Amino acid sequence: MKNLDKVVVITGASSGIGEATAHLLNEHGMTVVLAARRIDKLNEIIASLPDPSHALAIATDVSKSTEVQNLINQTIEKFGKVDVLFNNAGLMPLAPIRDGKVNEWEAMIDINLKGVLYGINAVLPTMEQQHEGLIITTDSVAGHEVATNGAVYAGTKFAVRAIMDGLRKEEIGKGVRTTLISPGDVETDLFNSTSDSKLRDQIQQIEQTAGLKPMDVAEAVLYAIQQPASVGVNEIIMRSPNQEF
Ligand code: NJP
Repeated sequence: MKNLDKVVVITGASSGIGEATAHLLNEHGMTVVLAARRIDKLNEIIASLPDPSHALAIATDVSKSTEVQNLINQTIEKFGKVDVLFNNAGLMPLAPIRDGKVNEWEAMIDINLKGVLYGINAVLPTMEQQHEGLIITTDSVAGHEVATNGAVYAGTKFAVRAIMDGLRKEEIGKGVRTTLISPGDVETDLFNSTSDSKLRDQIQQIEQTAGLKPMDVAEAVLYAIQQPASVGVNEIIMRSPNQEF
Protein backbone atom coordinates (compact mmCIF):
# COMPACT_ATOMS: atom_id res chain seq x y z
CA MET A 1 0.00 0.00 0.00
CA LYS A 2 1.36 3.40 -1.02
CA ASN A 3 1.20 6.05 1.72
CA LEU A 4 -0.11 9.36 0.43
CA ASP A 5 1.00 12.56 2.16
CA LYS A 6 -2.32 14.37 1.76
CA VAL A 7 -4.43 16.53 4.03
CA VAL A 8 -8.10 15.78 3.38
CA VAL A 9 -11.07 17.64 4.88
CA ILE A 10 -14.24 15.52 5.02
CA THR A 11 -17.65 17.02 5.80
CA GLY A 12 -20.44 14.73 7.00
CA ALA A 13 -17.74 12.57 8.59
CA SER A 14 -19.77 11.50 11.65
CA SER A 15 -21.49 8.58 9.89
CA GLY A 16 -22.06 6.69 6.65
CA ILE A 17 -19.98 7.58 3.60
CA GLY A 18 -17.91 10.25 5.36
CA GLU A 19 -17.00 7.95 8.25
CA ALA A 20 -15.98 5.11 5.90
CA THR A 21 -13.90 7.53 3.82
CA ALA A 22 -12.08 8.83 6.90
CA HIS A 23 -11.08 5.25 7.78
CA LEU A 24 -9.95 4.32 4.27
CA LEU A 25 -7.91 7.47 3.62
CA ASN A 26 -6.29 7.36 7.06
CA GLU A 27 -5.40 3.72 6.42
CA HIS A 28 -3.64 4.95 3.26
CA GLY A 29 -1.47 7.34 5.28
CA MET A 30 -3.53 10.49 4.79
CA THR A 31 -4.26 13.14 7.40
CA VAL A 32 -8.00 13.46 7.78
CA VAL A 33 -9.93 16.40 9.19
CA LEU A 34 -13.39 15.24 10.21
CA ALA A 35 -16.22 17.78 10.17
CA ALA A 36 -19.86 17.44 11.24
CA ARG A 37 -22.11 18.83 13.95
CA ARG A 38 -21.83 15.82 16.34
CA ILE A 39 -18.34 16.38 17.77
CA ASP A 40 -18.62 13.44 20.22
CA LYS A 41 -19.24 11.09 17.32
CA LEU A 42 -16.27 12.54 15.41
CA ASN A 43 -13.97 12.03 18.40
CA GLU A 44 -15.17 8.42 18.77
CA ILE A 45 -14.41 7.80 15.09
CA ILE A 46 -10.94 9.35 15.41
CA ALA A 47 -10.15 7.02 18.32
CA SER A 48 -11.00 4.06 16.07
CA LEU A 49 -8.86 5.16 13.08
CA PRO A 50 -5.69 3.25 12.11
CA ASP A 51 -3.59 6.39 12.83
CA PRO A 52 -5.45 8.84 15.09
CA SER A 53 -2.32 11.02 15.34
CA HIS A 54 -3.03 12.07 11.74
CA ALA A 55 -6.61 13.17 12.37
CA LEU A 56 -8.51 16.11 13.76
CA ALA A 57 -12.20 16.67 14.56
CA ILE A 58 -13.76 20.10 14.05
CA ALA A 59 -17.41 20.72 14.93
CA THR A 60 -18.91 22.30 11.83
CA ASP A 61 -22.39 23.14 10.62
CA VAL A 62 -21.94 23.39 6.84
CA SER A 63 -25.03 25.58 6.53
CA LYS A 64 -23.04 28.38 8.21
CA SER A 65 -20.39 29.90 5.94
CA THR A 66 -18.33 31.20 8.88
CA GLU A 67 -18.08 27.70 10.36
CA VAL A 68 -16.97 26.24 7.02
CA GLN A 69 -14.35 28.98 6.65
CA ASN A 70 -13.19 28.24 10.22
CA LEU A 71 -12.88 24.54 9.31
CA ILE A 72 -10.51 25.32 6.44
CA ASN A 73 -8.58 27.99 8.40
CA GLN A 74 -8.00 25.61 11.32
CA THR A 75 -6.88 22.85 8.95
CA ILE A 76 -4.31 25.10 7.31
CA GLU A 77 -3.14 26.45 10.67
CA LYS A 78 -2.57 22.93 12.00
CA PHE A 79 -1.30 21.09 8.90
CA GLY A 80 -0.01 23.89 6.65
CA LYS A 81 -2.10 22.95 3.60
CA VAL A 82 -5.29 21.37 2.33
CA ASP A 83 -4.97 18.95 -0.58
CA VAL A 84 -8.51 17.65 -0.82
CA LEU A 85 -11.93 18.87 0.26
CA PHE A 86 -14.60 16.16 0.32
CA ASN A 87 -17.96 17.97 0.40
CA ASN A 88 -20.11 15.14 1.62
CA ALA A 89 -22.53 16.40 4.30
CA GLY A 90 -26.14 16.07 3.26
CA LEU A 91 -29.67 15.05 4.14
CA MET A 92 -32.60 13.62 2.21
CA PRO A 93 -36.03 14.36 3.71
CA LEU A 94 -38.19 12.96 0.91
CA ALA A 95 -41.81 14.10 0.59
CA PRO A 96 -44.23 15.18 -2.13
CA ILE A 97 -44.05 18.91 -2.92
CA ARG A 98 -47.79 19.08 -2.11
CA ASP A 99 -46.97 18.39 1.57
CA GLY A 100 -45.33 21.82 1.72
CA LYS A 101 -42.53 20.89 4.14
CA VAL A 102 -40.89 24.28 3.79
CA ASN A 103 -38.43 23.79 6.66
CA GLU A 104 -37.14 20.61 5.04
CA TRP A 105 -36.74 22.36 1.66
CA GLU A 106 -34.75 25.09 3.36
CA ALA A 107 -32.56 22.59 5.21
CA MET A 108 -31.77 20.72 1.96
CA ILE A 109 -30.94 23.93 0.15
CA ASP A 110 -28.81 25.18 3.07
CA ILE A 111 -26.90 21.93 3.64
CA ASN A 112 -26.82 20.01 0.33
CA LEU A 113 -26.39 23.06 -1.89
CA LYS A 114 -25.15 26.13 0.00
CA GLY A 115 -22.93 23.93 2.20
CA VAL A 116 -21.09 22.75 -0.94
CA LEU A 117 -20.69 26.32 -2.19
CA TYR A 118 -19.37 27.46 1.20
CA GLY A 119 -16.80 24.65 1.10
CA ILE A 120 -15.63 25.58 -2.39
CA ASN A 121 -15.46 29.25 -1.44
CA ALA A 122 -13.43 28.55 1.70
CA VAL A 123 -10.85 26.33 0.05
CA LEU A 124 -10.41 27.74 -3.45
CA PRO A 125 -8.00 30.65 -2.75
CA THR A 126 -5.62 28.27 -0.92
CA MET A 127 -5.81 25.61 -3.62
CA GLU A 128 -5.17 28.16 -6.36
CA GLN A 129 -2.20 29.51 -4.39
CA GLN A 130 -0.86 25.94 -4.00
CA HIS A 131 -1.59 25.44 -7.73
CA GLU A 132 -2.87 22.07 -6.68
CA GLY A 133 -6.03 20.77 -5.08
CA LEU A 134 -8.95 18.43 -5.48
CA ILE A 135 -12.57 19.17 -4.61
CA ILE A 136 -14.77 16.08 -4.40
CA THR A 137 -18.52 16.32 -3.84
CA THR A 138 -21.01 13.59 -3.06
CA ASP A 139 -23.87 14.10 -5.47
CA SER A 140 -26.42 11.36 -6.20
CA VAL A 141 -28.15 9.50 -8.99
CA ALA A 142 -30.88 11.97 -7.98
CA GLY A 143 -28.62 14.62 -9.49
CA HIS A 144 -29.19 12.93 -12.87
CA GLU A 145 -32.77 11.64 -12.61
CA VAL A 146 -35.76 12.76 -10.52
CA ALA A 147 -37.63 10.25 -8.35
CA THR A 148 -41.25 10.73 -7.28
CA ASN A 149 -41.32 12.41 -3.84
CA GLY A 150 -37.70 13.48 -4.28
CA ALA A 151 -38.10 16.65 -6.34
CA VAL A 152 -36.47 19.06 -3.90
CA TYR A 153 -33.66 16.66 -2.98
CA ALA A 154 -33.04 16.11 -6.70
CA GLY A 155 -33.18 19.87 -7.22
CA THR A 156 -30.29 20.36 -4.79
CA LYS A 157 -28.31 17.51 -6.34
CA PHE A 158 -28.90 18.70 -9.95
CA ALA A 159 -27.68 22.12 -8.83
CA VAL A 160 -24.58 20.65 -7.20
CA ARG A 161 -23.75 18.85 -10.45
CA ALA A 162 -24.07 22.13 -12.36
CA ILE A 163 -21.87 23.96 -9.85
CA MET A 164 -19.16 21.30 -9.92
CA ASP A 165 -19.08 21.28 -13.72
CA GLY A 166 -18.91 25.09 -13.81
CA LEU A 167 -16.13 25.00 -11.23
CA ARG A 168 -14.16 22.50 -13.33
CA LYS A 169 -14.35 24.85 -16.31
CA GLU A 170 -13.39 27.96 -14.31
CA GLU A 171 -10.39 26.20 -12.77
CA ILE A 172 -8.83 25.01 -16.04
CA GLY A 173 -5.12 25.80 -15.92
CA LYS A 174 -5.19 26.68 -12.21
CA GLY A 175 -4.31 23.24 -10.86
CA VAL A 176 -7.62 22.60 -9.12
CA ARG A 177 -9.42 19.40 -10.09
CA THR A 178 -13.02 18.39 -9.40
CA THR A 179 -14.73 15.05 -8.85
CA LEU A 180 -18.48 14.50 -8.60
CA ILE A 181 -19.49 11.14 -7.14
CA SER A 182 -23.10 10.09 -7.74
CA PRO A 183 -24.06 6.99 -5.82
CA GLY A 184 -27.35 5.16 -5.94
CA ASP A 185 -28.71 3.85 -2.65
CA VAL A 186 -26.08 3.37 0.05
CA GLU A 187 -26.68 1.58 3.35
CA THR A 188 -26.33 4.54 5.76
CA ASP A 189 -28.45 6.54 8.23
CA LEU A 190 -29.60 8.92 5.49
CA PHE A 191 -33.19 7.57 5.51
CA ASN A 192 -33.54 8.97 9.06
CA SER A 193 -33.87 12.52 7.72
CA THR A 194 -37.20 11.65 6.03
CA SER A 195 -40.01 12.65 8.40
CA ASP A 196 -42.78 10.79 6.51
CA SER A 197 -42.68 7.42 8.30
CA LYS A 198 -44.08 5.42 5.38
CA LEU A 199 -41.53 6.83 2.94
CA ARG A 200 -38.78 6.49 5.54
CA ASP A 201 -39.49 2.75 5.98
CA GLN A 202 -39.50 2.26 2.21
CA ILE A 203 -36.13 3.97 1.78
CA GLN A 204 -34.59 2.09 4.69
CA GLN A 205 -35.78 -1.18 3.18
CA ILE A 206 -34.29 -0.32 -0.23
CA GLU A 207 -30.99 0.88 1.22
CA GLN A 208 -30.60 -2.25 3.31
CA THR A 209 -31.53 -4.73 0.61
CA ALA A 210 -30.29 -3.11 -2.61
CA GLY A 211 -27.76 -0.58 -1.41
CA LEU A 212 -24.04 -0.12 -1.86
CA LYS A 213 -21.91 -0.13 1.30
CA PRO A 214 -20.42 3.20 2.47
CA MET A 215 -16.95 1.72 1.88
CA ASP A 216 -17.79 1.24 -1.84
CA VAL A 217 -18.17 5.02 -2.15
CA ALA A 218 -15.04 5.59 -0.03
CA GLU A 219 -13.10 3.47 -2.55
CA ALA A 220 -14.26 5.81 -5.33
CA VAL A 221 -12.98 8.79 -3.33
CA LEU A 222 -9.64 7.05 -2.85
CA TYR A 223 -9.42 6.32 -6.59
CA ALA A 224 -9.94 9.99 -7.46
CA ILE A 225 -7.30 11.09 -4.93
CA GLN A 226 -4.76 8.51 -6.10
CA GLN A 227 -4.66 9.89 -9.65
CA PRO A 228 -1.70 12.05 -10.63
CA ALA A 229 -2.16 15.84 -10.88
CA SER A 230 -2.47 15.43 -14.67
CA VAL A 231 -5.66 13.34 -14.35
CA GLY A 232 -9.03 14.69 -13.26
CA VAL A 233 -11.69 12.07 -12.59
CA ASN A 234 -14.63 14.41 -13.09
CA GLU A 235 -17.62 12.13 -12.63
CA ILE A 236 -18.33 8.75 -11.13
CA ILE A 237 -21.83 7.22 -11.14
CA MET A 238 -22.18 4.03 -9.13
CA ARG A 239 -25.13 1.80 -8.26
CA SER A 240 -25.72 -1.62 -6.82
CA PRO A 241 -26.56 -3.97 -9.72
CA ASN A 242 -29.88 -4.53 -7.89
CA GLN A 243 -31.01 -0.92 -8.24
CA GLU A 244 -32.95 0.43 -11.21
CA PHE A 245 -33.17 4.17 -10.34
O1 NJP B 1 -25.74 9.72 5.21
P1 NJP B 1 -25.54 9.84 6.78
P2 NJP B 1 -24.75 9.39 3.99
N1 NJP B 1 -23.47 20.34 8.91
O2 NJP B 1 -26.86 10.27 7.29
C1 NJP B 1 -23.79 15.31 8.16
C2 NJP B 1 -25.29 11.45 -0.30
N2 NJP B 1 -25.98 10.28 -0.83
O3 NJP B 1 -23.40 9.01 4.43
O4 NJP B 1 -23.87 16.95 11.52
C3 NJP B 1 -22.52 19.39 8.88
O5 NJP B 1 -24.93 8.61 7.33
C4 NJP B 1 -24.12 14.37 9.32
O6 NJP B 1 -23.41 14.77 10.48
P3 NJP B 1 -24.05 15.51 11.77
C5 NJP B 1 -26.12 12.30 0.64
O7 NJP B 1 -26.99 13.16 -0.06
C6 NJP B 1 -26.32 9.24 -0.01
O8 NJP B 1 -25.49 8.47 3.12
O9 NJP B 1 -23.18 15.02 12.90
N3 NJP B 1 -22.75 18.10 8.64
C7 NJP B 1 -23.55 13.07 8.78
O10 NJP B 1 -22.19 12.96 9.09
C8 NJP B 1 -25.03 13.05 1.39
O11 NJP B 1 -24.63 14.19 0.66
C9 NJP B 1 -27.04 8.17 -0.53
O12 NJP B 1 -25.48 15.06 11.90
C10 NJP B 1 -24.02 17.74 8.45
C11 NJP B 1 -23.71 13.18 7.27
O13 NJP B 1 -24.00 14.57 6.99
C12 NJP B 1 -23.86 12.05 1.41
O14 NJP B 1 -24.21 11.02 0.50
C13 NJP B 1 -27.35 8.13 -1.86
C14 NJP B 1 -25.08 18.66 8.46
C15 NJP B 1 -24.82 12.34 6.73
O15 NJP B 1 -24.48 11.03 6.92
C16 NJP B 1 -23.56 11.43 2.76
O16 NJP B 1 -24.72 10.84 3.30
C17 NJP B 1 -26.98 9.17 -2.66
C18 NJP B 1 -24.75 20.00 8.71
N4 NJP B 1 -25.69 20.97 8.76
C19 NJP B 1 -26.30 10.26 -2.14
N5 NJP B 1 -26.24 17.99 8.23
C20 NJP B 1 -27.53 7.04 0.33
N6 NJP B 1 -27.08 6.92 1.56
O17 NJP B 1 -28.33 6.23 -0.15
C21 NJP B 1 -25.91 16.69 8.08
O18 NJP B 1 -27.31 9.11 -3.94
N7 NJP B 1 -24.58 16.53 8.20
